Amino acid sequence: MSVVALIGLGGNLGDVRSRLGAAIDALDGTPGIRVVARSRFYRTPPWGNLDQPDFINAAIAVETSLDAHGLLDALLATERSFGRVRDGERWGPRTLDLDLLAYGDTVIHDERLVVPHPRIPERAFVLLPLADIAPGAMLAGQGKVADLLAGVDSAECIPLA
Ligand code: H73
Repeated sequence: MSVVALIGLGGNLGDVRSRLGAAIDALDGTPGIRVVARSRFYRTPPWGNLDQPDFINAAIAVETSLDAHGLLDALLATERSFGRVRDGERWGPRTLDLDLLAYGDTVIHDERLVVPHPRIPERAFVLLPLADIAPGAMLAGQGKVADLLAGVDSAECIPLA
């Protein structure tokens, strides 16, 4: 059985664009994961701690035979292999972040995983790329991606050529 999951990607240290591309290829090469859609790359102003470089953000849809926690493990392994150092600085600069935004229609609330990702509705840097690949997706408890995007200011998020 396979499920379509939505994943957000971001980073703001070093050559983020090529790292995000390589991370997408690595996920596509992971057993049980197939990338079925990818958004454009966006340059986005830092959200949270403003005193750091702009981010690059993107989103992908994958078809997966992994369960949600197995998929999270694959995302964490991919972050690690692309040099993510969790230095504990909340909302500070980062090399690669992978967020499990949605896993089919499943709602999950446990110590390791909250799905749909609870911060989607307030993050233009997530909603704008997500709207490239899944504007009609209904996020449980949040609403439709296109409607959520209409409720945030995404004017400073710029698609890259
Ligand atoms: C977040 C654990 C912690 C997890 C959650 C975290 C990374 C993955 C995004 C940013 C712009 C993990 C950006 C920013 C800031 C600095 C705010 C930005 C940008 C971190 C795991 C647990 C629970 C889930 C789930 C993944 C989950 N966990 N662009 N990024 N500003 N649920 N990024 N659904 N998916 N992990 N992520 N500004 N413009 O969202 O807080 O969370 O070990 O067990 O902080 O990209 S890390």
